[in-house]
Amino acid sequence: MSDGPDVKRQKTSDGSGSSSGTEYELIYWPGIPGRGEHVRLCFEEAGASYTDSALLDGDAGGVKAVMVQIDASNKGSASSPPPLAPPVLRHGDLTISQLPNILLYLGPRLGLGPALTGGDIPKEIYNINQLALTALDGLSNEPHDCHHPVAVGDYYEDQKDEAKRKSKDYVRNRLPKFLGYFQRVLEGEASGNGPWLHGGALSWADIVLFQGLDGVKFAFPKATGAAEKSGKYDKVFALYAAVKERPNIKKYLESSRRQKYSMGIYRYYEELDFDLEE
Ligand SMILES: N[C@@H](CCC(=O)N[C@@H](CS)C(=O)NCC(=O)O)C(=O)O
Repeated sequence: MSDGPDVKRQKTSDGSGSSSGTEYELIYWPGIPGRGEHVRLCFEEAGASYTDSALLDGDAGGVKAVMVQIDASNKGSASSPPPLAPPVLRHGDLTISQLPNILLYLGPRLGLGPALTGGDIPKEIYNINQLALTALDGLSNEPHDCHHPVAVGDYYEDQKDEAKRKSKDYVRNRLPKFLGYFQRVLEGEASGNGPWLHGGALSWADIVLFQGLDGVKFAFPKATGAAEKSGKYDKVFALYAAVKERPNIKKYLESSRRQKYSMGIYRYYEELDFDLEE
């Protein structure tokens, strides 16, 4: 798959980006990988030049950069409505939010999906988007709800009983369903000859599946360990390993720019770390 026209292959090693007007700008909370991480991994894989507000000081960085975007007084611009929540991507005069929407915009432009060559949008874009959305449902949104099943604004400690019930169901029913689904996708003809999800080429859906599974491995080590050992999802874990070994991604994962899991989407609570079976 070829690079889109606005990919710049000189990556800034400190994450500060270059001064070009078409530089990608990610605005996301500092201190957690969160939903911003999928976007970072796409940039890193492509070697694109980008800024990451989580790593910037002053008004352009930290919590402040996010607050400006989501402030109740922000009504957007002449061309872009305001975002409700991060991640937010700025690119030229475009400002967009909603992670899957950001990935859909970036994928073809970063060479992580079929290139947009004018005319119709290539059909594979919708196939790849389907896979990315499914991975986000099962390996990002549902894991988040495991520790916050009742009220997003309440403390985990105030919904612990429900969190246990939710996590047990997630680990025993939902996680195997999603892993099984991706195994089927990888066994299917449309995936190509491996190890990628669609069309025999790395796409943003593979990166989303990697990051989702990485987070779930952190939050539920018992169940994911047993799932890997079972051999039932060997192609899913092979894809995970293949993304992790991509040279740019490997370098990024080893760098200090890769933030640690803590109190974001993926949290480790011993009492929620159920095994696949009793
Ligand atoms: N569906 C949105 C969810 C965005 C979201 O929940 N963002 C979190 C951070 S990962 C947030 O700050 N939410 C604040 C809120 O929902 O009030 C997406 O995929 O981007």
